[in-house]
Amino acid sequence: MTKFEKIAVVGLGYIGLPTATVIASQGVKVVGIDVNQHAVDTINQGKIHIVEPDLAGLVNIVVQKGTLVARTAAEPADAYLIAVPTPFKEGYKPDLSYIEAVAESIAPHLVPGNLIILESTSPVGTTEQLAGWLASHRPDLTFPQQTGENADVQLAYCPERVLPGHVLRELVQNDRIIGGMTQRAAKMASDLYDIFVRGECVLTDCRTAEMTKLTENSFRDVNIAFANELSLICHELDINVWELIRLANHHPRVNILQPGPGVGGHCIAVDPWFIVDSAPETSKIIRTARLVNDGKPQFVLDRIEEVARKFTNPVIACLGLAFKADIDDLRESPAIEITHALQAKGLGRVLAVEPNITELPSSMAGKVELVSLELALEQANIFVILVDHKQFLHFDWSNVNQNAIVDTRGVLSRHLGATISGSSASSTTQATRCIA
Ligand code: SAJ
Repeated sequence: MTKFEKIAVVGLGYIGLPTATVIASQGVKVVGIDVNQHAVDTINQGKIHIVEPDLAGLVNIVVQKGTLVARTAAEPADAYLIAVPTPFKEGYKPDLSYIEAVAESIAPHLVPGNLIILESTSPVGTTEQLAGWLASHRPDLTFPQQTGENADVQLAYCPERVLPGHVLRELVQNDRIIGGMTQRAAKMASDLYDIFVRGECVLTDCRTAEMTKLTENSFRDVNIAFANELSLICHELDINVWELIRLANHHPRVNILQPGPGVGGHCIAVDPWFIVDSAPETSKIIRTARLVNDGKPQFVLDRIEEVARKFTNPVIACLGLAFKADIDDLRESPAIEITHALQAKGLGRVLAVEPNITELPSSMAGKVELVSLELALEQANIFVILVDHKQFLHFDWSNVNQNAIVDTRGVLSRHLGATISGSSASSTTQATRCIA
């Protein structure tokens, strides 16, 4: 039986809403708090304002049962779980203003015995900073930086680590890293996650937990940068990078990731900068990886321009706008960046095929045409594969002019890899011609 009768989840976005819902599904009373009136109203109707498989059904159930309610103002609770955005501002400096605003909104409701957990991806030291803001609002209460284990209010940092598209499963199954400002805080937070986490809860201090999250995403960014740099080198040396990686990965201790048009999403392209900002002189590889990945869209644009020059009336179909395969999330998508830039260059008509959306983002409306794959195949003479959506992976590209395809995701090579499976060198040469 949990000691938490009521939990407040502050920030009802891609992480907060699924977390609030999963806790509520365990029969614990949850109040979700968000400044966005539309999000609050939608949730209270048992619906959702974001896209995540299976989430809508579960929200509907917990709202009907009355275990989840959404509010625009903070209210008293036993524990507060904070999942608000931490973007960066100019100069790649972390913007902690959303966390500061949460401190101000929950401070009046705090009572001795409360637990506050920060889940937002944050630079090292943010949990302590949050405790400082709370203490300044509530001089009548004690906080861990003042009285340690005996503090009235305890704080912990526990990063979310779920993969968009698999959030409900990963929320329950993933291991959690729980960093307490004190040991008592870590233990209290671990009790809270016991409500719904089936993975292991590993306890540490809050600074290490903050750095763990940044390290995980930087690890991925650096490894993607390695693959992206290989793709540039292979272009110079006329080698098919996907075949190269497939071969190198036969080594038992080599596992190279996939090159692409750049790194998108809300996390991997942002989090490494938090490390660079905290240790600018030392974070050499992490900074360089960011620059390599951010440079990839321009490389792709140059390849498209080379192909377009061969056509008198280029009609360019951009295949995929999402930041990765089989999702509808366009946030920080390199495919969007490339499609925008292509249109702005005025090389020719630009079509977009994105099977996971029904309308283009407003910035593209009237400039780019959203069409089906079939229509694009009829009307375009240049095809730029920007996302490896299943619709493009399963399509037979062999009847399309191979010299008019810019394949940034290795879709053609994956096809060939499956069909030649370790034989025919001539097929391999064919793949070399049509990659970015
Ligand atoms: N990408 C490549 N090549 C690859 C793998 C990915 O170019 O081999 C690109 C994708 O196309 C995409 C970007 O990287 O544009 C990021 O995609 P992703 O699937 O690697 O990661 P996200 O941003 O969806 O989620 C990551 C996850 N972190 C790690 O895998 C270490 C997730 O577990 C985190 O919870 C999430 O960031 C987050 O919220 O921080």
